[in-house]
Parts: sequence; structure tokens; C-alpha cells
Amino acid sequence: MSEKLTSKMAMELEDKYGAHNYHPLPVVLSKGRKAKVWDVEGKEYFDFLSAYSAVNQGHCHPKIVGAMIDQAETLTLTSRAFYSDALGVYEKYITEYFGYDKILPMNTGAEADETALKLCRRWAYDKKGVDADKAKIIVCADNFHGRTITIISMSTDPDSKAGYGPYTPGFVVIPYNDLDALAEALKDPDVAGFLVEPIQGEAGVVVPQEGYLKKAYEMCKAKNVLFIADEVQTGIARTGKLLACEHEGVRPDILILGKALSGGVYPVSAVLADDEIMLTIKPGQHGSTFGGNPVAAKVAVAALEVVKDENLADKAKYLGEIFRKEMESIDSDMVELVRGKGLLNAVVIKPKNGKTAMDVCLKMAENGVLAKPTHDHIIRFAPPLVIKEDELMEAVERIKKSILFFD
Ligand code: IF1
Repeated sequence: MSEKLTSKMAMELEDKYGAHNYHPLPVVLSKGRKAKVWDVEGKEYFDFLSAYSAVNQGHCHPKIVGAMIDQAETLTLTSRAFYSDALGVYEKYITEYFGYDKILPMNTGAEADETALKLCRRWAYDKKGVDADKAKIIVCADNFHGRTITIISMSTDPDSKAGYGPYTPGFVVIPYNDLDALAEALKDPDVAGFLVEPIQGEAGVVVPQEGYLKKAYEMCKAKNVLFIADEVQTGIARTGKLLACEHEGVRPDILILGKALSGGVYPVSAVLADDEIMLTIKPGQHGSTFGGNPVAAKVAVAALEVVKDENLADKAKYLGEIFRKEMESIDSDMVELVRGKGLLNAVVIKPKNGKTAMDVCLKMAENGVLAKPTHDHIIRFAPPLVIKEDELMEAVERIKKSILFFD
């Protein structure tokens, strides 16, 4: 019988046989349920990353996994060369759920962002009357929309962008949360869209000033420019509303969803828009082998039903307020700043005696809480939205203990 795989063996296998495009925490996970995960040796952790907000409904949610198993035993993939009995039903459900005419189903967040960029450009040429190949899309500095060549062409992060040129043209970068810069960029008649994260996740959970999204939306409308919201990370109840744009009553012209659209069970993403925009793409002009496949369709319906049935947006709002208050109460000068909305939060860590956010994360892992720093000094905290209040409080105690260890 082959020897039991240990964490050490698993890490060695990944190191030897896998690309080194990540540097994970030295934790090898083998099981997940609700807000908890277990490593190969059976150690239990509270998951405070949720696969970057893909597991909002909790690990291996039985209703979502059940929907996947049922469909996987029936019909997994037809391609879009044919209809399926699952896709139209899903399309009706999700368009009514979010209030749009149509959905273009894809798989990953990056594919959905790319799809949104293509829709915006097609709309610019066919509806706004921008000259061919002249359309421009405004994006924000410190954005994160995925890892494809076109998406990193919009990036300002050297780690994401350097060494992959030549880059896709047609993007104008402005500072995030800066309405004057947006006003200036909107003066260009070739601008077709403004692509923005309602909260910048990777940048370190950067929450814009109150009213920024609403004002930006109004400025775009005044210039016949599409407001495109990337809610791949902030959507699906994560920030205390179904969509982060709802905090300001903004209805994006193009809505981009991913991650928790499947509850972390299967790659499912989506672009939603009304007919004037969506119907600019004609048959054969865009697609994907797996986009809108029957398993994805059933999984997404189940994942969205769970969000409503279990009232996850209200839970995220209520527990997020508790979490931020607890983090702000930590009496340590390593805690520089606490920010976030709902259960998408971050603590900015001031290094102390050479100890950094990574040291805090390693200590938290030792104490049974998993999170990972972004940009060296910021720890993002995003537990599954199904976490119970007593579990949150237990995790808070462990986080406090980990930070105060370095005092
Ligand atoms: C990695 C970051 C988070 C996203 C937003 C689109 C996508 C993402 C707002 C693309 C994906 C993931 C990608 C993953 C780590 C994680 C991440 F650190 F990369 F930036 F969450 F902040 N829009 N974010 O956050 O979706 O194609 O990955 O399905 O690449 O390391 P995807």
C-alpha cells in the first residue's frame, strides 16, 4: 500500500512537479466544511480567506455539491453547439435574480472581465459610434481583474504585468477613488466604458469614499459611457449586500460575477447586461467550450438559492461590524488600520521588530486561523459568510493572540 501522504510530502510534490507561480503558506489542506478546513494531519482551521471570496456559502455546501453530483451523473457538457435543458432555466433565474435582460455565461473571473471588455468595445462601435479600433476603457490604478495578457495590460502592479509585453492598447489608467481624474478622462469622446471594482480587493480591501460609485456612475451616464462593475470578489453577499454596488444604489450597465457564483464548487462566471449592450455580440462572435455548461448552470442556481435561503448578505453585514470592532480593539501598535465592508475586511500591519504581516499569518495558522497577506503588509480577512457568531468570536480571539504574540 502506498505510504500515507504527509503535508511535507505534498509540498515536495508541488515543488517538484508544479509551476512555481505561487508561494503558499506551508499548510496542506485536505478537507473543508462550512467555515472550517483541516490539513493532512487533521489540524483544524477557521478559513479566513474563503479562496479569495469564492466559498461564501461555506466549504462543500451540501445543496450545491448535491446539485453538482446530480447533474454530473446526468449530462456534464454539451458545448453551445446545441441547447441544453439546464442553461435556459439558469439564464432566466439569474437574470431575474439580478435584474438584467441577459447573461453571457463564462467560467473564470478573467474570462468574464474579458467578455465585458469585448461587449463594451462592440457597444462603442455599434451603438455609441466610436471609430473602429479607437474605443478606450478607463480603469483604476491598483486594479485586479485577472491574469490574461489584456487584463494585465490594464494593471499597474509590476508583479502582475512586468515581462509579459507587448500589451493590449486602449486603456486609460486613473487613480482609484478620484472623481476629478475620472471627469478629466471622460472628456475623451472615444471613451466607451469605466471598469471598476466597488472595493479593490487585491489592493488590500480599499473602500472608496461614500458616494464615489454613485457619482462615478452619474458622470459616466452623462457622457454615454458604460459603468462596468467587477463584482467577482465583492459580489454574492460578501460586503453585506447582494452586490457591493447596492450600498450606493448603483446598477452597473455591465455586471461581472464569478467566484462565489458557484460557492467554490466549480468555475462559474457571468456577465449580465441589458439587450442594447448584450445583443451587440452576434452568433459566432464570442464563446467558450465550458461556458454555460449544464453542471455550471445547476451549481450556480443552487449557490444563488443558498445566498437567499440563508440570508448571507445580512449575516455578512452583522458579523462584519462585530469583526471590525474587535480588530480595532486590539491593543497593539502592529494594527495600523482596519477597513472593509461586510465580511470583506483587512488589517494593515505595521512591521515590528522585523516581524511582518506574513509572520502574523504564520502565527495565526499555528493558532488555527488561515489568512494570507496581500502586498506585504495587509492581511485580508474573508471567512465564509456561513460562519457562526461564536465561531467568529473564537477566531477573533485566536487572531488577537497571534498579533499580541509579537508585542
Ligand atoms: C490569483 C488576487 C484576489 C478578482 C477580481 C477578477 C478576478 C479576480 C476582482 C479573476 C481574482 C483571485 C485570483 C487569484 C487570487 C485572487 C485575488 F490576489 F489575485 F487578486 F482575490 F484579490 N476580478 N482574484 O479578485 O478571477 O480568473 O481568478 O477566476 O490569480 O492569484 P479568476
